[in-house]
Amino acid sequence: MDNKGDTRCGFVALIGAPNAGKSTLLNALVGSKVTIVSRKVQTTRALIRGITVEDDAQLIFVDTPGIFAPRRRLDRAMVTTAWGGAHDADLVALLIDARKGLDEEAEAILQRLDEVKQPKLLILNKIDLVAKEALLSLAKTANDKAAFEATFMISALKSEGVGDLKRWLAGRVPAGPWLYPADQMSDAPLRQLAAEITREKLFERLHQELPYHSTVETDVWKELRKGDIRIEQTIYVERESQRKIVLGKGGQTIKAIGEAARKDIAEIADAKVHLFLFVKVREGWGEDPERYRAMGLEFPKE
Ligand SMILES: Nc1nc2c(ncn2[C@@H]2O[C@H](COP(=O)(O)OP(=O)(O)OP(=O)(O)O)[C@@H](O)[C@H]2O)c(=O)[nH]1
Ligand SMILES: [Mg+2]
Repeated sequence: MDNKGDTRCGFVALIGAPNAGKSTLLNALVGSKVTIVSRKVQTTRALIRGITVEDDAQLIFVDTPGIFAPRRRLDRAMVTTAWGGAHDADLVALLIDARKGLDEEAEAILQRLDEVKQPKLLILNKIDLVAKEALLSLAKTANDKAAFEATFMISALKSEGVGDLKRWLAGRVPAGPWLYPADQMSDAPLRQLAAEITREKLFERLHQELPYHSTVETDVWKELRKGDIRIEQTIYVERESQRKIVLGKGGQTIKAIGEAARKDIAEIADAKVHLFLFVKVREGWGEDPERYRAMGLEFPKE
């Protein structure tokens, strides 16, 4: 490891409203898919770390669930987890979707940001969709409402401004030894990322509320001779009617989900993957502590 001498290392939490682009940014920062992304809100459910090295600094980014007004138990667990991620980091980056600007959700987060004592930075994301003048006025308004050390304007999707952000953070995180090997990009086991990838495909292919009523777990991860990997996963839904939709006519939907997931997992695992998906009805899995443990979430008492 080439981290002798004056190294730096720090945790940077990415927080923001659902859909602001936190996970897209994490993947862009790390240069690899370590967390899942979708057009739908509330995709990320737990804290996901992505690790990268810039100059002498190791930057450990923490992707968090979007912060919104929670209703269900799962929502509460996600939002509590997001704020917890912020409180445990060395630096906190607030992402705002520049096209949405300071809507109700962004305002609510800004109001609570005072409680976070760590140095904060503002990231206006999705600048590819917004005129420059609007960006400048948004930056000013947001800076009037909270104390940010710096403001960045980026497009996580197009990787614009991401290099500048990384270089600034490399100079800003505390001095200290690196916590991970230089080439490590994630601290999550592949079997967990594999479950997340399948969940991403559910988010892509299922409509309306259904993705929010489902969760995915990897039950079996077995390396076969020749280096192939056999993976068995369970998709939990809450009702038989939902199971039918996930399966689709003649099993079409589950087949498409499995095919898309298998491709992505094979790329990440760098091996041939045999993926077997099972869909199970587990009424009230959203109230089952075991499912929260599998997701890496604390089970909220109420
Ligand atoms: N045009 C544009 N779209 C973006 C940009 N960054 C992210 N997106 C899109 O915004 C959507 C949400 O992105 P995510 O990265 O999943 O957002 P998130 O903040 O992690 O969302 P949650 O996990 O639900 O909190 C996806 O469709 C992304 O492709 C950007 O810079 N420009
Ligand atoms: Mg996300």
